[in-house]
Amino acid sequence: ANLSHLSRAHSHGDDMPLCPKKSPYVGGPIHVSFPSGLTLAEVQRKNPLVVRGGRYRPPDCEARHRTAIIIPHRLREHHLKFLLYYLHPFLQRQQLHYGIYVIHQAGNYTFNRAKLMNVGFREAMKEEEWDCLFFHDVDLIPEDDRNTYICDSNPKHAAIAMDKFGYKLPYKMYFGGVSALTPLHYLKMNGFPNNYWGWGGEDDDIGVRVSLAGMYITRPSLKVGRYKMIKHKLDKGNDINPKRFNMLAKTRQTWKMDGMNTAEYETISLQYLPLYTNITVNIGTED
Ligand code: UDH
Repeated sequence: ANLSHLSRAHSHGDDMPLCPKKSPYVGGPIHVSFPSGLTLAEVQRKNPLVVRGGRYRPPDCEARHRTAIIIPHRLREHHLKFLLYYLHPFLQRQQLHYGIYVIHQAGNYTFNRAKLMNVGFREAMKEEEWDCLFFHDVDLIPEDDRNTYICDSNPKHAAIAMDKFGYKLPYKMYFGGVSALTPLHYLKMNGFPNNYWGWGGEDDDIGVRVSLAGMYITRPSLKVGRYKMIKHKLDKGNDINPKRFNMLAKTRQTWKMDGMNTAEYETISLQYLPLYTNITVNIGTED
């Protein structure tokens, strides 16, 4: 692999001051709209300090936090473009050292969001010592600058107030959309399940794993944890998983046997694109 994106890291001398605890560039609510003619080239032009693979470090101070964004993906390029358009400047305003990883499921077999997250975790941690991972749906745009993309002492559910749920938490244990875990949190709960194929259930399984591993869910305030979802229909190849309730009832028995410790996949390609690292994987099929 070409590691030229890393060389810039080494050019950061020890003489740089630590970034302030509170970034001076962070504002408040963000007005989110979806400009029709937007292109990736335009997003690239607007983010000149982002380097190959979608990595960034603040130019004038040493970041306090290293955050990897992990995005499960298939056939949502139009959503990805808008997410990158908003996320890059948002993360830069927070003065983070960050990288964006898109984990693309190859083929057209049923989608598996949670397994793609396991792939993202392993692949991202191979490259840099990220201290926080944001597991991020491609269609959710944060609407407030104060929603800081750093980890807490416990797993954090960030997408607490989505427009599609009336900017409220739909139910107490909800853990979907956007969540943030440290590598330690992730390994403690054995990552995410690999066996939820199709839509639904995996996010609740993940929420249950948090408590089975002896942790709890933290959240930003309803005012800050706001997200706009880009409207869409259920995708082809992501039918509702009819087994999800039966599987959820067994998480207590299964979480140690299925997760990060059993995630098998084959990396098809690893590309350091200008705005993100794309990892295309074959994650197999249901057994
Ligand atoms: N995803 C893809 N491609 C797919 C399926 C899912 O990229 O084909 C990813 C994407 O990051 C997405 C995430 O998985 O944000 C979650 O999938 P989803 O958007 O289908 O789930 P969500 O619950 O949306 O956000 C459901 C909307 C379906 C409306 C149907 C009304 N009953």
